[in-house]
Amino acid sequence: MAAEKINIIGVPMDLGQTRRGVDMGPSAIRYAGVVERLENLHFTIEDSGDIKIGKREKELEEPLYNLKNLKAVSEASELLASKVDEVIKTGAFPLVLGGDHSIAIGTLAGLAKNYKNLGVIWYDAHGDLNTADTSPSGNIHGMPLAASLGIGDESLTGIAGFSPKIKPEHVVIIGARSLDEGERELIKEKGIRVYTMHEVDRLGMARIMEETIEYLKDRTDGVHLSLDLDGLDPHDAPGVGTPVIGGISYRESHLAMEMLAESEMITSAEFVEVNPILDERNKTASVAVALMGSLFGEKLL
Ligand code: B3U
Ligand code: MN
Ligand code: MN
Repeated sequence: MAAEKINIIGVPMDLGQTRRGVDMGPSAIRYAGVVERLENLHFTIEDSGDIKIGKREKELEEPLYNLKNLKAVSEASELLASKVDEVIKTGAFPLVLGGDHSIAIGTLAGLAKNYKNLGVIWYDAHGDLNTADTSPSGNIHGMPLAASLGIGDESLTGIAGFSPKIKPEHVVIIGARSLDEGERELIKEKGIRVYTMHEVDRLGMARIMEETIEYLKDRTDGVHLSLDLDGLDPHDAPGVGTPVIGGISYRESHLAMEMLAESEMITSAEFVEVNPILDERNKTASVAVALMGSLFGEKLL
């Protein structure tokens, strides 16, 4: 890791989806010992506290648009984008704790102000490539990757005043196993690189990470890891709002993080969708912290 300082930004966002409790994700991750874990690796940690989140909209019987809590999500995204931008300018590594995955819209907006060719590793059971037109739920946490590519409603794509934030050829999705029809079409149309669980089973995580690192190495000037805990199998990460069976294992995930650490390529990261209310004794937050340990260079020997 190039940076010696890590700045932690909590985003207690639960408005990108409808289950309660994911707003407590940042607390759960802090409680699981993130600061101590990274200090042990000799990083200087600054905790910026939490971004302010607005209020949930009343459920309309007939919603006017298929974008729940749009105003509050886009306002929080602007705040987060400014914060991430500010942290990068201090030379620290931004480590964002969610919150639901809609927060990636703000994270990527802040990052993209600083990187012309930002690479993104999207570790997730889902594609998060929906728009209001394709989303089966109206939940914005299913849309952040599309919004960052400049696809969807202007109030999401235009955060920080520019669009797009990233290019399709700089994105790698790993762990996908629940894709909606519109997402599949977009993946094909844009030629986005996706390693579904089929490839995880067939190639193994070591080869996937080798290929991912090789693919992003020369074409990007920074790489963001956006890790949705539901990318992992629910057996290993039960505390998530939309678990999907047949996911990436704890061990494969550690290997992925260790290989990213070795590559020295990751310049920012976010860990999202930890929901302590749905969890078993803070297991999912603890898994998130353990994976952060590997990402920041912890070794077994
Ligand atoms: N693709 C579905 C479900 C979903 C997306 N992200 C999560 N769930 N966590 C949707 O609602 O867009
Ligand atoms: Mn996600
Ligand atoms: Mn997901």
